[in-house]
Amino acid sequence: MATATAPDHASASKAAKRPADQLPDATLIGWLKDMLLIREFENRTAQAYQQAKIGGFCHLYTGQEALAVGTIAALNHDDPIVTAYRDHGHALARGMSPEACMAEMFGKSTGCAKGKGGSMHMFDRPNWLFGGHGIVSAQNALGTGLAFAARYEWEVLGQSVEGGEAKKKVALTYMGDGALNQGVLHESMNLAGLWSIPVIYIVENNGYSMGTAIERGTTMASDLRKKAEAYGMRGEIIDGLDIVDLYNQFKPLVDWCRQEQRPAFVDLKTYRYLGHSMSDPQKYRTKEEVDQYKAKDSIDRLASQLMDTSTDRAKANGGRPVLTEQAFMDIQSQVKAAVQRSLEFAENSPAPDVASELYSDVYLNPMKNLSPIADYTIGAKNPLL
Ligand SMILES: Cc1ncc(C[n+]2csc(CCOP(=O)(O)OP(=O)(O)O)c2C)c(N)n1
Ligand SMILES: [Mg+2]
Repeated sequence: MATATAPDHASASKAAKRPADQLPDATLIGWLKDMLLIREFENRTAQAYQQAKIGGFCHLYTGQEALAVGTIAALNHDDPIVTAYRDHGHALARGMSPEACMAEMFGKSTGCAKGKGGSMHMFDRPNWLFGGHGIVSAQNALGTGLAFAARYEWEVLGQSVEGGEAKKKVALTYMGDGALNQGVLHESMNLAGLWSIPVIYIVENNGYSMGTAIERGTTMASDLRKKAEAYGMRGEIIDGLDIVDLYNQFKPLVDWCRQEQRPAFVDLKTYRYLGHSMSDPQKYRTKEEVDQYKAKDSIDRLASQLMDTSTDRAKANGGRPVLTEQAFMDIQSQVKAAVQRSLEFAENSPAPDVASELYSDVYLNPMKNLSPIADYTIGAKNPLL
């Protein structure tokens, strides 16, 4: 995926006031491509689920794409992130291959977690994604711990535990609005405020926790920053549907948290187009409401911004749009092909070898006699016992 590098046209850098203005055209096109990839990936995931090729719970990210892509764009590659179960978008935005992501959902051995995790448990250590987590809000304690560990390396150890230099890092912990009222978030935020832990709590505020509208389940829903204030941390409200605006507000916050090694909290407004999971009759909202959000679609919005010839960016390009119609269609074809390849890869990959995989990767240091049962239910002997 595209990352932020030096500007590629001089006039943009001269006039630059907003962080996104300083990015090269290729980075913005990369965002569009990543968002299209997620959208297509989710559409094909829904089909595969209906064909019973994917089992278990499955929650799609359709509508929320700008949030994962825009926030991850503001990070360094080695800043850790952790999220909830609606996690395919984060995995792809972080750079996981669509093949590893799709194969994971198909329960195949080539998946990112060897097919043992499924849709809710995308994990990618090389890309600093520490999971998809199914227990609402549980990831917030882990995200806080990841940030604590990074600060400890930088401040106390003076080096990374994996070798190499310690850096000032920021960890992101994403959650749905339904996670706001779980005790673990408040314990985590209290500690982060007290110990100055460089973690950003991002509420992916799509307005609903399953069928419960945020106003029905959460106090101060109209200004969640008050929750941050209670824990002595900076709080922001950001529109998550316009990726450029999102980046312009979020990047300075990340830079500040990294520099000051302080925590923050963001109410990031977004919307999911589809049901909570694959089975949701959606009686709690109207079709008109969904259509209102679709009219503000973040992918359409970025595509038309990039095709507009009257923007400063286009003017700096001598009046040429950053993206032509043909280039846009080419990107769409590339994305379709990439997702198709991931489906074929998942389909053709082998299932895990149950006897050898059932106990692997469960404990870091397995201890003899830890398991209460000596035998697997299928009859294979536990090698540890
Ligand atoms: C501790 C806990 N309680 C309940 C559930 C069941 N559950 C799964 S998803 C969900 C709704 C969460 O909504 P939200 O946090 O807004 O995330 P979204 O689905 O909107 O992304 C609930 C209650 C759970 N997984 N964990
Ligand atoms: Mg929600």
